[in-house]
Amino acid sequence: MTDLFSSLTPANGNPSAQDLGHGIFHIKQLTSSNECLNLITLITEQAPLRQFMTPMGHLTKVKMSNCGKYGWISDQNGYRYSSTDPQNLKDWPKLPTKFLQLHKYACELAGLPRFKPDACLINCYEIGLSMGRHQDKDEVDVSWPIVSISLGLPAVFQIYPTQSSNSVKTVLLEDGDVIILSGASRSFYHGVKTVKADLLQPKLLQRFNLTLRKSH
Ligand code: MD6
Ligand code: FE
Repeated sequence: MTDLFSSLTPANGNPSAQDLGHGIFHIKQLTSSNECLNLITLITEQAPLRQFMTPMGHLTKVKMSNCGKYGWISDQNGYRYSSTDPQNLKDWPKLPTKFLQLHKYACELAGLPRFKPDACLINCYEIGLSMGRHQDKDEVDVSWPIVSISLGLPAVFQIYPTQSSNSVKTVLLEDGDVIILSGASRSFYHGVKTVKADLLQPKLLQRFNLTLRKSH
């Protein structure tokens, strides 16, 4: 590990990026709940996790918040990025240095040019929740990679090269894992299967997902 990352303690002593093709990279255990959950608690004390109203008039099942210059929001008027939290009209909490370091480290391991994300969406899944198949396309320039960090309960992430495609790529995302969608896969549809309880860790009741993006 270089000095730059000396403040990071990968749960896996020697992390490496597995190239899954199409610009998809999986890095196992780059971090851990222990390293990140206290930061998420601080952020969500200022910008509480909430369900967003979708343009279709349904509430999202997954609870969400944001940190960074911009946050992803949804309401009757659509999906977009906002520099303020619509719930309290304040700026979103700062993107913690630790998350920026993890982003930089992940890009380096995947051999991608580094860039500074300006938005971090925080998703919180209770047991039984899933996320439907979607594309991420609300960013001004959708060619910047998305770096996604999973924490807590494991989940099965599914990636589809096209919306109707039945050639699914399935990746198990466990605590501290990172998945990157870059290149062609940046526009692939993807979703999260129903989050299940972990019988070996019955006190673990949630999964968090951080997606670091360059939205502007
Ligand atoms: C999740 N992730 O893992 C949802 N999007 O809970 C995403 O929707 C996602 O992990 C774009 C790139 C990476 C992702
Ligand atoms: Fe997504």
